[in-house]
Amino acid sequence: MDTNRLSPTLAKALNQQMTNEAANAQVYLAYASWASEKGYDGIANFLFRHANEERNHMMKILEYILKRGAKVTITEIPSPGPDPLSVNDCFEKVFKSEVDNTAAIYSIVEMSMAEKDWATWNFMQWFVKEQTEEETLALDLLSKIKVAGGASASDEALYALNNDLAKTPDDATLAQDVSTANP
Ligand code: OFO
Repeated sequence: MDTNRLSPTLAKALNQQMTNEAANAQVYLAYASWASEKGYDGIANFLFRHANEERNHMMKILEYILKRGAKVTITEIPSPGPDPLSVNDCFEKVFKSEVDNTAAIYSIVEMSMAEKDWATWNFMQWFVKEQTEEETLALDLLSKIKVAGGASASDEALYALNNDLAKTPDDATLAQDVSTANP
C-alpha cells in the first residue's frame, strides 16, 4: 500500500525548500559573524537570532515531508557567498534573500494549488504569513539604515543602530494586526 501523500513534484519542491531555509540560516550566520567581527554586537545578536528562525523553518518542512509519508533528502547547503561590504550592503542582501525566499514559497503554493493538494496548500500558508513578517522586518532594517545615512552612515549613527537592533523584537507587526487604537 502506498502511504506517500506527496506527489514527486511537491516532494522535490519541499525538499528543495528545506535546503533553501538551511541556506538562509547560513546567510544569517555568516552576516552575524561578519557583524560581530566588525564590533557590531547588537546587529550580530539580531542576525544570530534570525539564523535560528531559519533553522526552525527548515525543521518544520522536514517534519511535514515525513508526516506526509514522503522521503526527506538531506543535501549539501550552498555557501552564503562573500561577506557584506558594509552594514547598508548587509541589510540590502538580507532583504533580497527574503524576497527570493518568498518567491520560492509562492511557487510551492502555486504547485499545491495546481495539484489540489490542499494539505500542502494549507501548510504553506504559515510560510506565506511568515515571509510577509520577514520582509517587513527586512524593510524595517533598510529604513533604519536609511535614517542612519544609508551607505554613508556615520560611526555615531551606526553605533546607535547597533544598540537599537540588540533590543529589536524578532517579530514584525503585520498590517492585519493594526487598528485605529493601535496604529
Ligand atoms: Fe525562512 O523565513 Fe526568512 O527566509
